Amino acid sequence: MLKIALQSKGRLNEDSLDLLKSIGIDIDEPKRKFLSKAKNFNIEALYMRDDDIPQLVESGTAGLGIVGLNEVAEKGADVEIAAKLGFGACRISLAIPKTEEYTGLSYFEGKRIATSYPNILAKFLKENGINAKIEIITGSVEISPAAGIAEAIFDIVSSGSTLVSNGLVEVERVFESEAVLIANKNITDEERATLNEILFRIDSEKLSRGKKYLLMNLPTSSLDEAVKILPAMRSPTVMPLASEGWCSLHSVVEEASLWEKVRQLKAIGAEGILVIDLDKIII
Ligand code: PRT
Ligand code: ZN
Repeated sequence: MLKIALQSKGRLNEDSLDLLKSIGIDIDEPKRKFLSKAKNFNIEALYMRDDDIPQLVESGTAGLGIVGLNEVAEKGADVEIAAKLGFGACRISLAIPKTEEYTGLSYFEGKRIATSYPNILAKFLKENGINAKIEIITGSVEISPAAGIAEAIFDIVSSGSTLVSNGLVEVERVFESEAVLIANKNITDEERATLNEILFRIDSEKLSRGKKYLLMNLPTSSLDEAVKILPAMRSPTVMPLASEGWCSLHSVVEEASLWEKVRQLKAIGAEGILVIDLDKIII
């Protein structure tokens, strides 16, 4: 049975399971099990540390995996990046003590840089012709400058608050990452069909993210204006109402612009506006 390697605990575990659940693949949480079969889909979860997932997928022990793109790049794993998943967003950046004056990349010439991502860093330094010493640290990289281990760090940044609380400032964003679905390059045709089904469902789930379904009654005379306010997927759905001169309008809107659209629609006479959660958009 096709296995999907998931992080057993840590930042990506919950979002990975939630994503699978939202596309109809219900898998038990890891707890003490390292293998768990989906209840309603022909797939089995293999719970591992995230560091091990790229190689497990490259070797085919697991046909699929969900892991940060940063881990795939660091391990240099030869796998297919089947989908970007839109969670676990972060970057790997160079940071220096805020008391230092940053003079551009040449600042790092001859300096020591502490990191858990030596391969991505070495590639970046080489591409930019910088000679620096890489100090490999596996945890709490951010304390390295204060501890006298290095003059700079190359580490994951998300909100930036860890840097601030350690008196550091981000000076170069080197690698942008998010969680990705990876696949072994030699999966069987049957496994490929399962992967395609998963990708199809993920696309539908992604399309519906941050969107709401809007329903309202509208004077037919305002229809042209409403269509301009609501540039829906193709065109909004319009249905006549029993009362003369009125119609029912249905459309999908971005949640971010919902209240602005509602204000504009009310201004052209919309009434009885319903805002409904949208689960999936299948096109
Ligand atoms: O136990 P296991 O080996 O499986 O987990 P782990 O401890 O190695 O990794 P984990 O769970 O911390 O992170 C898993 C993945 O989440 C990473 O490989 C990234 O792809 C992604 N991710 C997203 C992050 C962050 N955001 C993040 N903020 N990984 C780590 N951090 C850490 C970072 O190391 C730094 O210490 O958070 C701190 C910075 O955060 P801010 O918000 O203060 O900038
Ligand atoms: Zn890890």
